[in-house]
Amino acid sequence: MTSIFPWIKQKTSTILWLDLGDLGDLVNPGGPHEQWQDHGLGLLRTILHQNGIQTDVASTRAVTSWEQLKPQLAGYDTLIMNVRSYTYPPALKAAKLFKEINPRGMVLTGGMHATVAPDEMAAVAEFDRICIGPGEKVIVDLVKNPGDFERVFRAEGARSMAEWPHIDRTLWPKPVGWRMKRKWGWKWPLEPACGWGPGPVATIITSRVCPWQCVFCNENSYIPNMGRKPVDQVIDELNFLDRKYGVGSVVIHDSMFFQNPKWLKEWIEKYPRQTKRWTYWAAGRSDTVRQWPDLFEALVRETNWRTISIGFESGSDRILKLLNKECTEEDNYFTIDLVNRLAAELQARGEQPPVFWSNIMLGIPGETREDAFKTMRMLKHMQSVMPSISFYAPYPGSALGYQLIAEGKSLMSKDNYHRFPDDEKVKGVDYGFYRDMLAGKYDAEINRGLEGAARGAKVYEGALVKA
Ligand code: B12
Ligand code: SF4
Repeated sequence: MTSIFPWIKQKTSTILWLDLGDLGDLVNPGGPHEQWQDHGLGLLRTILHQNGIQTDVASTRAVTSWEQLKPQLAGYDTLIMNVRSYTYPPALKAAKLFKEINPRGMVLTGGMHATVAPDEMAAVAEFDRICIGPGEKVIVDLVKNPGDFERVFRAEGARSMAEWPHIDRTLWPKPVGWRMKRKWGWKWPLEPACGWGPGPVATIITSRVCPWQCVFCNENSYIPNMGRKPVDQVIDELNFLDRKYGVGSVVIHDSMFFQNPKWLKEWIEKYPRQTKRWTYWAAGRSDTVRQWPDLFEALVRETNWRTISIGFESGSDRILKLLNKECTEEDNYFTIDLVNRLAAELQARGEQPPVFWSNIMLGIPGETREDAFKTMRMLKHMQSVMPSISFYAPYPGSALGYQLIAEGKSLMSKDNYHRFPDDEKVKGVDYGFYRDMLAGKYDAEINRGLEGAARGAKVYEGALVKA
């Protein structure tokens, strides 16, 4: 019999994995990006199930209030969560609620926030185990025998992603309600389209490590080196998903797809021949595009790389240096010109042109108005672009984040790590100026020095993203 409360599901285990995100994101989401599924949850639950440990799943995104979540937490011995800095507030709240309902229950945590801010989590009694680092090698033992582990412990990951099993995507949480599924075109367990390519979308990860050291990110200080997933495995997984569910397009969620030329050459060789050559979204950097333009062009032309995410971040050398981005204004313009040219050529041949997903940061401490205008000019130079603009956010884990937190300048706290687009994140930054600029108040200054079509381009209105 179906429950009159659809959010209350049948229990199949005493272990619950709680997927984290804003309340309601799988019920009535503000946009498509809130609906992406969590590969950490998918991978670790797959490993648990393959080792005979059944778990149930609930999601803070699949309810619209904490009251609704409460009955879903009842009666479990163990709660597991993948905690990122931007999901720390719901993780904290869920841990407290779980303990209230199940005082003898265990809360097991890991994930990026546990890795970069373990002390903050250790100060909260409700977190019983806090894993620093990758969990694939420890998750089974941890869930079986949590008592064998220190409260805060370090784990080592696989040497290569080749060791990771394919995720069983049916272990991901489901979107709630037919209206929501129809509106977004969900074909669970694949994901809905978000404007980057047709649905159903298959998200995959081929590499975990980015070797650069941008001060607002520097993932390689906390994500250990790990071999890339072999091309053959990536292709097998995509073909399997296509046979089973029908793939419309692909999103390669790697922080840095455009690295490791040997791997990329094999991708160019095999992806077009051994798959349906779906269009895909993937990320690169402008300095390496300039270093390997032929490789980049071949990827666009032959493998159908159609949404090209570049972390441009800024159009000003001064700021790029401050961010230790190791890319210059010249690198950025080289990449923009190359994509503009490729797009025009492909369009003229009647083929789908590539488009930029352009990551831009504003409100970087030390940024002047002229720096920001240069960034806006750079954005306007892109002929086909989906701008992804955010106010710089000082996340723990990054060098600049730690520095600003230590100096007491961060406005992000455990209650509001997860910020909304126009939230203020750093003391002393003139957010009013940025809001005015995005509303067009400084267009005359920005347009100065721009020619032709670029002058009129209005690419940044409403482009602020959650960060
Ligand atoms: C894909 C991705 C996204 C996607 C999809 C997110 C999603 N739903 O999963 C999108 C594009 C939407 C996204 C958005 C954002 N992201 Co993001 N994203 C990533 C990325 C590149 C990969 C994540 C991933 O799937 N990794 C692979 C899985 C397997 O790893 P994992 O989840 O960490 O799990 C492993 C371990 O952490 C551990 N583990 C996890 N859980 C548990 C539990 C237990 C019990 C144990 C023992 C272990 C364990 O074991 C797992 C296997 O090794 C990472 C960087 C990276 N390379 O990981 C950034 C990253 C997670 N994102 C980050 C940020 C900041 C954001 C944004 C705020 C960026 C922005 N400015 O907009 C937004 C926020 C979105 C939102 N509001 O919801 C930061 C988080 C920093 C932090 N301190 O937490 C990262 C680390 C990137 C960075 N360096 O800035 N992101
Ligand atoms: S911002 Fe991009 S290039 Fe820089 S360290 Fe992070 S993932 Fe690498």
